[in-house]
Amino acid sequence: MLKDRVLIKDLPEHLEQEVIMQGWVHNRRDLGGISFLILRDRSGIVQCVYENTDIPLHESSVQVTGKPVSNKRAPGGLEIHATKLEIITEAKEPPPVEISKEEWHVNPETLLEYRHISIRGLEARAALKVQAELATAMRNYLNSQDFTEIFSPKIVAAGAEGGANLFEVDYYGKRAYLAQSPQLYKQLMMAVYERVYEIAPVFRAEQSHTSRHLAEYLSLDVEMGFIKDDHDVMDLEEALLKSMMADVAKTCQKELEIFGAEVPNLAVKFPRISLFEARALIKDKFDYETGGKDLDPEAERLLGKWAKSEHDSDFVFVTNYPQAARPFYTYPTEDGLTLGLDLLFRGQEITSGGQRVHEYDVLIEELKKRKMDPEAFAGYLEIFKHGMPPHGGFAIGAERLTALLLGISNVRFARAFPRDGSRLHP
Ligand code: AMO
Repeated sequence: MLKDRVLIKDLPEHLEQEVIMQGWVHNRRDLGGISFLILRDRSGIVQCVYENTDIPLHESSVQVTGKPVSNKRAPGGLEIHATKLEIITEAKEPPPVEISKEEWHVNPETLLEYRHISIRGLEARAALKVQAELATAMRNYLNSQDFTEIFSPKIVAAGAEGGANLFEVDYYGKRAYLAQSPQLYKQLMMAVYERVYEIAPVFRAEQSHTSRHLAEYLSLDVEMGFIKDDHDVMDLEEALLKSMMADVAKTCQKELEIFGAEVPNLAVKFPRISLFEARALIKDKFDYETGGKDLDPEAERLLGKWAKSEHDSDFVFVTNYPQAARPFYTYPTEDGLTLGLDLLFRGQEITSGGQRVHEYDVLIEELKKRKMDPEAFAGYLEIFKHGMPPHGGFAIGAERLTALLLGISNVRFARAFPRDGSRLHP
């Protein structure tokens, strides 16, 4: 590593002094005798001005020697009067997508097709940086609350969530599946550590091709034991998200700026409203009627609008979903409802969770109600014979969280290499 290499973000400390930088040719322009090289390193970009110099192809990696000088008209308020250009690795051909172009000018399908290259663009890398920081912030907060990180298997014998969206795997001649969720394992590990979390990909063979569904996504999972009720779960998630947002506001200022994104108001309490009340409110305030077991996307949007205008909150918990809308492990209440909940962020679901069933007999009942075979869950059911305390938790879809925070309209751009019904490359 070059000892005296200066990063672009540190240039203001070296005004008028000769510096050496390394990075990539993000962009180049030749104005007859004067050439402009936009250099990109891990910390940012800077304009370098050369006289009579050929700048190599876009994405070549190079070393620049020169002096940073103030220039109000240059992006970032300074530019490099460059004297030397050394090629580290020359690009063999121009990139298949113009990654320095403002990314929204390139067809999104093209960006995804060449994601292995377009991911070097400033927006793409900012989005994934924010996601990485969200994950770090989650670890920091939960570790501070005495949670333990777990790593559960992703090849499993049965689906945790039910439904038809399982990927089958040939497992030494037997049928296995890719995990839809670490649900059963995080409950099981709750009985080891009381408080656990996992940050890992999960797999859903979704048939719907929408801007919010992926076949593989990053699930931020949490489970906590010895709770009083579903409000303990909501208290935890609210505190966690506020801490994550506050951290990202500090560590990702530049990235948030790229998207013109604002961190949500963290001073207000997230409103909590039952699904039943939410439906009535949406009908009453917006004259919109939602059928079905769940809120449809338009109802979610309207409820988000209500939370923002009435409570100045970007988040709203929707509680007490009916049993028919929730998986067997959700704690049932007498009225055909459950202690299952969702969290909406800016009008879109980012979380499901709630209190779980912790009694063996109730669990058998719940499986039967859903015409599921208790035999298929025998291993899982056994732990409920061994003193499971009341517990609950939730899972946040990391791509949805990131996309909604940054105003990205398609979750595919909040994942490095998205997988969906029609994409397995790159
Ligand atoms: P659920 O299936 O609702 O709950 O998933 C939880 C959250 O994961 C995200 N999500 C997705 N993101 C992208 N693409 C998908 N195909 C996709 N499916 C889900 C959403 C959703 O809110 N075991 C429960 C969680 C729990 O109860 O703890 C579960 O997996 O943001």
